[in-house]
Amino acid sequence: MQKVQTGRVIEFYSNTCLVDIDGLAVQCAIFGKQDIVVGDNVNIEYQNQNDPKSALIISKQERTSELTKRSIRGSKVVAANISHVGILLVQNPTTSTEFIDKWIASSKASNIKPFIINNKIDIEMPSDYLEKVALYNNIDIEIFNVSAKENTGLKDLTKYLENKCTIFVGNSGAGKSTLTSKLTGIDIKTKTLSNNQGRHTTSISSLYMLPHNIEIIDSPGVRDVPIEGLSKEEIIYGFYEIYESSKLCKFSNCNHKGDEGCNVIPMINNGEISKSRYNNFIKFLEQISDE
Ligand SMILES: Nc1nc2c(ncn2[C@@H]2O[C@H](COP(=O)(O)OP(=O)(O)O)[C@@H](O)[C@H]2O)c(=O)[nH]1
Ligand SMILES: [Mg+2]
Ligand SMILES: [Zn+2]
Repeated sequence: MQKVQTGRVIEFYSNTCLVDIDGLAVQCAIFGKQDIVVGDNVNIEYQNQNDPKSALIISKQERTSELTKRSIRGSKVVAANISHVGILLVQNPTTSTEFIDKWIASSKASNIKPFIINNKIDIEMPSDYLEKVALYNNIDIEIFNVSAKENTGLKDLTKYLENKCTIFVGNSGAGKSTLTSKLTGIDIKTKTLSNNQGRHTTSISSLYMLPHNIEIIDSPGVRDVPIEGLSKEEIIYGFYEIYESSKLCKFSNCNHKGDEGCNVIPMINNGEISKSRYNNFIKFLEQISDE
């Protein structure tokens, strides 16, 4: 075998990684102190050319994107080189628009494209829920209507996932495991149990490589995403309909909260911009300015 190879980290443990090298999963140790996460492209060296167990991660390649997770101790990168985030929108347990808007803004700021998966469409949708779905149908974001449980709409979604590396996010109970199991053909819940040598293993992230260059990252720990740390520009970029509208405000430093000549406020009043999106926009701006 070649002494130096490159691979993709598909699972990460405390000091070793499972790395996909040309379709083969190889257990690798990590050289020195390096920040390696699932999704990283790494350079591997075999210490002993005849021993596959001697693989060592020497370095990682530059990341195209980083997904960070918020915790009490601060934020931490949990996955690298993700191209898309699939945000699960469900009626039960309720997905808040704040959750969705936060993910839209933060993933765009991280060079990751967000899209929405309206899951559990097999359950009757009340009108207030349909209004929420319509809200995102009206802005420039891809939306897929599926039932992970009943296999509805999964064909279109699978087609979309080709040549992408995607992570699904949603509240506990939204259907991430069910969806990932259906798409990968691997029972995520059983997998967690059979791996379960301790409580922490349930929070292990995995990258699944499927045919047609579909990559799915399952990261059980990712629920909330930090908005703090984003700039004012990055936040408005997550609300592109507001961003577009703001170009016609009379003053470039308009606060969009009642300043003279604001173009955003009239568009909210006539219904062209959603009140819910606007409220979250203002809320996020206030959250970052509290720092
Ligand atoms: N009716 C319905 N239930 C679903 C659907 N997808 C998932 N569920 C159910 O929702 C619950 C939570 O699903 P799970 O995949 O564990 O959610 P997770 O916490 O996001 O991983 C389970 O009881 C699933 O059977 C769906 O499309 N329709
Ligand atoms: Mg789950
Ligand atoms: Zn304005």
